Amino acid sequence: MSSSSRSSSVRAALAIAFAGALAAPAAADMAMPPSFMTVDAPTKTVHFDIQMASNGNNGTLNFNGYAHGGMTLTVPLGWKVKMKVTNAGQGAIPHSLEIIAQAEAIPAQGIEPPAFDGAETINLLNGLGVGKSDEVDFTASTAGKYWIFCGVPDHGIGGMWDYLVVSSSATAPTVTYAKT
Ligand SMILES: [Cu+2]
Repeated sequence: MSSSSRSSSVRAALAIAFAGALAAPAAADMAMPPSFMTVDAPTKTVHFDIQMASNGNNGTLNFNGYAHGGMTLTVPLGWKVKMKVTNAGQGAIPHSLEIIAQAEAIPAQGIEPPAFDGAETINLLNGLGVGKSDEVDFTASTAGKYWIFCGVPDHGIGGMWDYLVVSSSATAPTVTYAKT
């Protein structure tokens, strides 16, 4: 590509971005809802499709590709959370999911009980095998910041954790990502 055609395509991209900013100013500080989240506002229910080991990020120890707190699911206080949790199997090893209160350090493995009734997959320590799924349903009944973490020994310490925020001020669920 010549430098003149490159600079004209840069100008075109900037023009499109600028037009978008003018058309929807409110969108600038709102993340696009991800395809893995479905919101049912009338019943105050949010569904998340969580794929464990969905790609090679963090040596496959990730949820939807995110690890080390890179993804934050925020849910309004009192909403119902329904997660379909699947081991996408990129690392060909078992994984699990548990919601626990944030503490000083990530536990070495899953702990009982979870922060909310039902907020863990079956076989917390042994995990779900490749291709297996479980439903994790709970009510986000206490505001705070929680870890979404894998209870298979050493996976959490290895970075297989993200955040769940139960917010008394949020009016709708959102998903945000850490800046890298
Ligand atoms: Cu794991």
